[in-house]
Amino acid sequence: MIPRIAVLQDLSCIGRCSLGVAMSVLPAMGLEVAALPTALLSTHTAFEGFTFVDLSGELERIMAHWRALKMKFDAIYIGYLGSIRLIELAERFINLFRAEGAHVILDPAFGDNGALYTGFDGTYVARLRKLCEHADVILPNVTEACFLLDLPWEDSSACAEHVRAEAHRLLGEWLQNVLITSCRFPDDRTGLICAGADEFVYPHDRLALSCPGSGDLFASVFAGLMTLGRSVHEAARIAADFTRDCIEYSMNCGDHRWYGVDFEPMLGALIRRIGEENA
Ligand code: PXL
Repeated sequence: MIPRIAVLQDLSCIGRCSLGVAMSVLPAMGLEVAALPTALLSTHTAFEGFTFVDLSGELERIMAHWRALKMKFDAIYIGYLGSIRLIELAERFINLFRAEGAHVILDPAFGDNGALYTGFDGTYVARLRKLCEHADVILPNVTEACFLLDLPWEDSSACAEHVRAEAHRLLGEWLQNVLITSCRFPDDRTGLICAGADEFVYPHDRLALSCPGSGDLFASVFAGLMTLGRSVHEAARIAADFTRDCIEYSMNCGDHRWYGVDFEPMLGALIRRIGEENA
């Protein structure tokens, strides 16, 4: 049986993020995707003049239909939502559609580099913190982890260490792991810190390019691997290596400030790696 994963996040037509990335990566990894767009944007929000339509009304109708069909999902991956109402609906979605034993993977997706994305405020963060309690693993970058934990952000390894020491405060009955991305390490390295049931760090060299959407690429690959039964540690390692390789590839491909990571030519390598490790 092909595992079925529900993905709730925005569809941004330009900028290689969110649902656009998930719908390319997850089927390539052998998963069936039930895509639920939470909002429709002309581009992601770092572009000037983007359009935004909140689809929460339609989401309610879709959920009512799926409920009538008695749908359950083998995994649920939630990314960028965009409004408090959408956070509430995502919470309801988990309660209605989580199959027994299904992973719920949440990427809070509300900020980076010490700041919130356009359109978000403290109320949004506080509500999202409550949604985190319903996931079994969350994937904040270090900025989002600071906001969730009420810690000051700084682009330093000391800040990442502070977040690591405090991250257990987010854990609970459901939430087993806080996997923090974009952490600084000493000697100009960057990478992952996982706090919770699976404690580990995974540093790698720091690349000169920082692309929007790289967190979404990491999250999609990670969610796919978790759904396929990999451990948090294995899934994190493979997703981090793949994202790093795609960013390195993108460095030779022109202006990437807002257009996301050039991951498409790298999908074959990802599938081969997953296949080799299964062999
Ligand atoms: O990559 C995160 C993301 C997702 N969706 C939208 C965004 C962003 C980051 O800016 O604007 C709409």
